[in-house]
Amino acid sequence: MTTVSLFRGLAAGAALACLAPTLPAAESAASPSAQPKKKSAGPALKRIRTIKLFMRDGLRFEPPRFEAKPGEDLVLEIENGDTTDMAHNFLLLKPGTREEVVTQALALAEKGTAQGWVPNHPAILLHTPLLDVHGLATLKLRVPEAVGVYPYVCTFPGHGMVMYGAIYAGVPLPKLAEDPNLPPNAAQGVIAGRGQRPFAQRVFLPDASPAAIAVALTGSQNACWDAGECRLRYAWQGAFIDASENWAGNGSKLSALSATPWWRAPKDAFPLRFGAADSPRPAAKFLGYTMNTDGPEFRYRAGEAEVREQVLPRRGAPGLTLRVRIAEARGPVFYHAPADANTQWTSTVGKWSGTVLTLTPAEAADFTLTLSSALCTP
Ligand SMILES: [Cu+2]
Repeated sequence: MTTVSLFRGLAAGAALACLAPTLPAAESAASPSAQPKKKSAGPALKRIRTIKLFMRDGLRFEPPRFEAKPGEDLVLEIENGDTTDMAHNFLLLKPGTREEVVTQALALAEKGTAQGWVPNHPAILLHTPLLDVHGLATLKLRVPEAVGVYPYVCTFPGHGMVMYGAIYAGVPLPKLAEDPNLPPNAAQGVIAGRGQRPFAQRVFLPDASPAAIAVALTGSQNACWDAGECRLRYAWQGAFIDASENWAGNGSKLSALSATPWWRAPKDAFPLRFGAADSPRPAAKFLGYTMNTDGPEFRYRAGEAEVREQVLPRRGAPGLTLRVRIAEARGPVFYHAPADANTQWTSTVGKWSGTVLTLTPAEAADFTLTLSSALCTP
């Protein structure tokens, strides 16, 4: 194991990142990772808490959150412990700025690599460079005096929408499962196994937004679910992706598909409509995903509805299935499922009219679409 040790606290540019010459004694008995500082030269024994943070498989920070006192001095030891060869960074931000900073990081595009995907943004209090697997960074942090929930996030393209956590500075922790400042996988604790289906991987995929998620289902099917557009983009069968260039470099290269997709969604065709089949396309916002036993479940907001969409293998028959759950739809829901010559859609409930499926709110609460094609095998 090679370890790169970086001491970046003072270089991070923010006053908050620096330890003042005289440190207040920090009470730290609450944390198991609390470590007394070695003997100090001063008359009083100074104690600085060390918080160990890991980047884990499945785009997670561990721990996903911790408490700190406003003004407290901390040492953050951040290690990339991801076994899937993914690079990550760590940015600590001012409250409420995560999405803005993530968006700006994505907008760096070709310049992102050189900057370690860290944009120039005044909300960034502290950050590490991009850490390769086993990479380690140690940061000094003086927790801001302003009480608040300070998000931390990895801004590697696509990661920022699911890979984040928070420091609770003077704010009590809510229940883990109900924490609005954490991604859903924080409470679930599922780790995507390397090479073991099913799993999902954030990579740059062809013909998708930079926030694409490559999904490997149990069996031989693979799919591209686009978190930027909140919809399934295409499916292919066989080996997963060749991301060797992606892993070897800094992740800015496109990954190659192992086979030609047997199905592709039309461009700019968001499938869901509410109220009427031809109503305007609802605004979609990705909320995160969790890995379940059979496949990933994506969560997003479409207009006023919250949608959960699970991509699943189709057992014993060619194709794949989408289990869609739309909570509390206020009126009829329409799913546009444009087929091509080789593709067929079926649904467990609802009424088809051509390629449009009409669902009552009750039916929309839980329905399963099957997508099959003459171009794939069971
Ligand atoms: Cu990351």
